[in-house]
Amino acid sequence: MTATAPNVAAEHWQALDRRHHLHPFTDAAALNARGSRMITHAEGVYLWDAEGRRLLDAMAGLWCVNVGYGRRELVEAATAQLEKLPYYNTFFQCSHPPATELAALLAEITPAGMDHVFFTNSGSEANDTVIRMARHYWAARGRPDKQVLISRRNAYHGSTMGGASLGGMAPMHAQGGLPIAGIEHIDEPNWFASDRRLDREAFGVEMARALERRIDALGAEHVAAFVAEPVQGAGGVIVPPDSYWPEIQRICRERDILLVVDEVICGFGRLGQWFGSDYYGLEPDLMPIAKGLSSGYQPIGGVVVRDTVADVLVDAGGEFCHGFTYSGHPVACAVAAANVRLMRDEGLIARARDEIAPHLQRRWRELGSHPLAAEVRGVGLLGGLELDREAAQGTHYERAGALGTLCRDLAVEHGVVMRSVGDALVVSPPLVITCAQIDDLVDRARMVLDEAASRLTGS
Ligand code: PXG
Repeated sequence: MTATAPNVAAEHWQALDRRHHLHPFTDAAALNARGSRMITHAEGVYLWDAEGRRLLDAMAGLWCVNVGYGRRELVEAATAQLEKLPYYNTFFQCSHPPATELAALLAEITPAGMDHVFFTNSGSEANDTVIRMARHYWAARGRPDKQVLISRRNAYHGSTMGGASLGGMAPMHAQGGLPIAGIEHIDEPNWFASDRRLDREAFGVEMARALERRIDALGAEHVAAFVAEPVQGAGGVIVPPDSYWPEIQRICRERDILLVVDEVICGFGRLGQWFGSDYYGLEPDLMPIAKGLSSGYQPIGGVVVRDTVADVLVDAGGEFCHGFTYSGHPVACAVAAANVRLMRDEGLIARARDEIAPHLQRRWRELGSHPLAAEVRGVGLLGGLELDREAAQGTHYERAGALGTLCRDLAVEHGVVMRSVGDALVVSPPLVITCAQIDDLVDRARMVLDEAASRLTGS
């Protein structure tokens, strides 16, 4: 291949990146041997890399660019706010219009009775805030022994010490001495990964009852909260059986445990409703949010707080000794508010629910008939495809995760970015994707599976 101008640029960036940049969740030696894919610009649902290749971004960045790339409204909101007030804090009896306006706007779209928000810069910080806020809430109610938070194996709640502890990812716990004290994990409602002796719905009830049993073993007087994603995202798009959430809600209510619904991925339209809690009919006490809050245009997160909880914090909590320099950052808040208004005014949520999600679910599920597919799943604008590891037995790809990695890499060669989680392929496209673009996405995914299948027979 002749060294065209874009490739020279790619190599230049890769060399600098290799020399100076340590990446998150990355085996640095493996990356350095290969070189980073440099993404240079984006528009709509497409990315371009430094080699000039166009990629359909079926992951919306990292599950976050819900309104798609290149939205002028968000650029203008950032620019205007940078000119007016680029920074001020929200400590020490101060606020500023962007933080206050965003808090009020969120109260309009969050579930009824959840009219307060605490701002953070990320989903991880939101979950760290949950740990401290839930414990502080119970202490303020005169019950300082209610300290334990229960979450689930194979959950993802972030990468800070608290977030990673709440998460249930064994490789993360193995690094850095996690989990921190007072966090307990129960099994996830992952029917496919179970022994499948129970049918899906009976399994859902059984997994919810695992929470009940754990609370009773610990004593409800020691348990502060249960924390879970409506649908596990980074865990592989694990959609719980329909029986699961109603049972969880009942158990938390009956035992006086705060229900924390982590909306970092499912919030802001991902399931075709504003929040995953709306989709499943949940009444959370706390909701960590991030990602789609600003569609990734600015780093911002928060914890949405039920009024009954906020009332206790306000009336009996005294000073909550917690916060970040950039809690409620004015530029991030201005962009998030513009993003929420844009979703509302363009009817993106209703469009996702009525048109895009049904089309994605119909087309994505067609992949379930491919010989390499073991289970196909999804809801809203989330799709997962469990690859059949049996098909890789006796080949170079029999190691756990190898088939997923192969398909993920082939996807890029076929012009589409998907994520692999173990041996599952997952997608989470921008809400603005069209039906024709979904068709293109599924056609490319099928080509990837065909090519992977021929690699298996050839190896
Ligand atoms: N909760 C959930 C449910 C998440 O998915 C976080 C909290 C943490 O958010 P921050 O903003 O601190 O990253 C997340 C983040 C992946 C991947 O590879 C997923 C996330 C982050 C990075 C990578 O799927 N989710």
